[in-house]
Amino acid sequence: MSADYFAEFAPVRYEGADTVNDLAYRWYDKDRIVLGKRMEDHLRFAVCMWHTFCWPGSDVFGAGTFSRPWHAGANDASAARAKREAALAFVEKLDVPFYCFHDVDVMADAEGIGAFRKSFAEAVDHLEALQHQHGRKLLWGTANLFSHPRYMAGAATNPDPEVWAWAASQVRDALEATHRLGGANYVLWGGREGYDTILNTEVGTELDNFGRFLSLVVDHKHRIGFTGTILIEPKPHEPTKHQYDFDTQTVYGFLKRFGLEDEVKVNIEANHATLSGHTFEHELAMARALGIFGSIDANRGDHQNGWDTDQFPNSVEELTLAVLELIRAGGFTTGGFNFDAKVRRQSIDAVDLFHGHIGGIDTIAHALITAEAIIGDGRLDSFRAERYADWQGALGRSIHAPGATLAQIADIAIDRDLAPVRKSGRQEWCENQINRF
Ligand code: XLS
Ligand code: CA
Ligand code: CA
Repeated sequence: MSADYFAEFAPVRYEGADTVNDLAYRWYDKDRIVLGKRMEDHLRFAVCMWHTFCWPGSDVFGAGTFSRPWHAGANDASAARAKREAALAFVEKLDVPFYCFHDVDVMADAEGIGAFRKSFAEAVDHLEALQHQHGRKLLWGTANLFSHPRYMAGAATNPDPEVWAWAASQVRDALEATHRLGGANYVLWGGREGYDTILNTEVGTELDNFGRFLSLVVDHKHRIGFTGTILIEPKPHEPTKHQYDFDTQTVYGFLKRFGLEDEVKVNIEANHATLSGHTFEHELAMARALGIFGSIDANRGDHQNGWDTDQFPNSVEELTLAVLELIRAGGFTTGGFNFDAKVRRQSIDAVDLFHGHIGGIDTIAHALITAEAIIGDGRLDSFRAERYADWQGALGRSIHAPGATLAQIADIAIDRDLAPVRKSGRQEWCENQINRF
């Protein structure tokens, strides 16, 4: 098995907007200072293992199309090793700082809990060496609690507590591995935490068990001294019809119920936001408003179909709105932009992986530069601030004064015979401010 799948590719470098080199960055200039910070530190890009190195290019109608060398036979120890080596080499060639994985992405297949743990432990030892060799870091780790048939009815929401306990074993190991590898975050995407029919489902029991799981994960994080962030990744449906972590506001309610709102943040995926009927920037703005913004899975859906296509982002305009929200949220602390995106099934060559990532990285870098210009211009932000300025005035302050009652405020309206003057929301003007840049 070839040890260096990407041997023919030179490291990808910034060459500026006028370059004709397809394998160079036009916008991502990692050392460029934008809004007082290096671009690399703003954007904290990560490559994901699952789409880029594990998925063979299969779909529901057909087999894999990619012919990566590590997919030639069984996913045994040597195939898994080759896959890990290719992944870290690729991340270094792209010259982005981070990668992300599920336990099963990085290890050889293993049935039985003992064999599973041993196989994962071997992978983690190797990853530690590879991170050092390639100078790359882990943005987040996670456990895959949805692919194995045991999880067909969920993991922490499974009717069978034995499945819950199996999931506990996987999450303990994946969390401890993330800690050991210096990971900045640990993600929980509720893969099959939801249901298909209410006829066979006790949602109350499932939510209690789900809350218990999350509470014990947070407890374990503190027991082992992991200082990274625990992230929940909302998604409204797929694979189950009703996923419990529907969107950011739903997740916040769940966290509040279990007293975890200061412990857990959200990992917002663009395509999951649109599947829930929101925009990407809505989910980011909501996470900021609720104080639970954590990290981002960058991708896009398809405007004409309703499933999770996980394409690379390619609209500077859409990403500008997202990056504006990111900046308003104060930027990333432990989070980053993870490319939870895959090349299309007909894009079978190694070079296609470069095209996908370079395009996504440049789109987001360009959006950051655009957002900087919009913020520098200041007119959009001033307009928004002005719209809410009266909340700093006397009436706004009395509404929020401790002890104020509904009746008192109602009496103010009556006594002063208030007749609010309508002011334009200027939506088209706002949209023009984005398009100007
Ligand atoms: C699937 C999710 C998944 C999470 C990690 O839709 O995006 O890939 O990011 O489990
Ligand atoms: Ca994701
Ligand atoms: Ca997705």
